[in-house]
Amino acid sequence: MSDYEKETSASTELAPPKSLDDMLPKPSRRGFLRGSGLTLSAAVGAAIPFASNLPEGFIPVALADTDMFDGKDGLTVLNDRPANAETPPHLLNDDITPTARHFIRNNGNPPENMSADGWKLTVDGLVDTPMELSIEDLKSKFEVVTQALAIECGGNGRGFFDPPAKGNQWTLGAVACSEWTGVRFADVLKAAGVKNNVIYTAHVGADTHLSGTPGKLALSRGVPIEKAMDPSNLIAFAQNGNALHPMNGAPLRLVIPGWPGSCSQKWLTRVWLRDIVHDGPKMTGTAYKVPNYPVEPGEKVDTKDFDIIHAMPVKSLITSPMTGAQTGDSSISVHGHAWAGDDLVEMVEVSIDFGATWTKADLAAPVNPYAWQNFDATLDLPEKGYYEIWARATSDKGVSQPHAINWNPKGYLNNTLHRVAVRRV
Ligand SMILES: Nc1nc2c(c(=O)[nH]1)N[C@H]1C(S)=C(S)[C@@H](COP(=O)(O)O)O[C@H]1N2
Ligand SMILES: [Mo]
Repeated sequence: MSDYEKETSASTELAPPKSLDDMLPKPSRRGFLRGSGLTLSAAVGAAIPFASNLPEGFIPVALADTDMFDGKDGLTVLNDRPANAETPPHLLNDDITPTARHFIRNNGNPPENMSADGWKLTVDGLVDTPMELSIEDLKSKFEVVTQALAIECGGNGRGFFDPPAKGNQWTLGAVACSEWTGVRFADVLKAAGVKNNVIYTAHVGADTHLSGTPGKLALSRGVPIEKAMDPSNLIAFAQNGNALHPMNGAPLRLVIPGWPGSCSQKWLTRVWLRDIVHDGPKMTGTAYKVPNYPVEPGEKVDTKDFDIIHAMPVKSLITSPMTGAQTGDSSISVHGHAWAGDDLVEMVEVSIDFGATWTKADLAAPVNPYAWQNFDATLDLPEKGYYEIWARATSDKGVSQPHAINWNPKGYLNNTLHRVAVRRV
């Protein structure tokens, strides 16, 4: 057993749902549905001729956990238990991602209680002064700041892996750049007094493991203390000027931009400072890790040869035009965003001729560190026909996006160039 498991008596095994009933949404979460067939019809939007045969406690599959996606707009649902949904690129066209279009990535069951009243954040472990802070305490004791911060899931792009990698088949849209309001993670850590022997943080949230086993966590990750101390990291209680969306971690979450989204613990209840690399669920084995040497697609890699992912790689996304667009014009305007983990994007180039020639896009500086950078370009479409717009970002370290996937067994860090199909008619 790892130290983590000893401390929490939690196991990291992922148990499959026990029965069909177990896979259906829990009636308690949608109490209004318990009741007459008429209420069910209203919810389904149609008469239910066999309503009287529906076993007690069963909910029509058509309604499966749709409440999780309330307040979200146009997301592609990959899974509803746990809830996972990504945003089609053309719906990410805004420079600041509206909450309705911020993707959802859950590893377990969201907490039942997401009320800000009475929410407590514990900061403990190797600190001088362990603290228990309410959201009001955070607001009154620390400077409140607002920043646009990009979050990308480590598995974004996994759906393009060949041979495939297990896990959510994200395509392009497990990325967003909302405006987050909160206090600096570093300020809170400094107030607690980080002891000299601390090397890693450990983050705990109030969501529960899919198995429903009490005390068992779905995900608990951490970062090296040097990364934790970056002044851009926030303990956030607001997203785009409002309370956090329930599926984006209400009422309190970490935002650790530049690194895999999994470092940004949602429903945050505890930050624990440790003198070993944190070994919570999804920190061990091969989770959020890549081989530390180049591998062939499909190659088997020994678990000991995997390293924990740190910064995310340089990447760009074309958000306008949307793929499949048609135009009667002889030129087309291109808009998108680019980001580069802990680095800056120095250049974005676009191509209309399958990469034979490249044109430099106008690239804006980030509105603040770790916001994605917007780019614009205009490309000529010399005659009628099919074209592809390609985009390629280069970081200030001189690293560019590759054409081919840097394949790895778990399907992480796909930053190949984005291609959008357009037709001049
Ligand atoms: N408590 C908790 N925090 C979590 C997760 C989770 O399952 N539970 N998923 C992580 C992962 S893998 C990602 S990519 C981001 C996604 O944030 P979002 O759902 O707000 O887009 O949340 C991270 N924080
Ligand atoms: Mo993720």
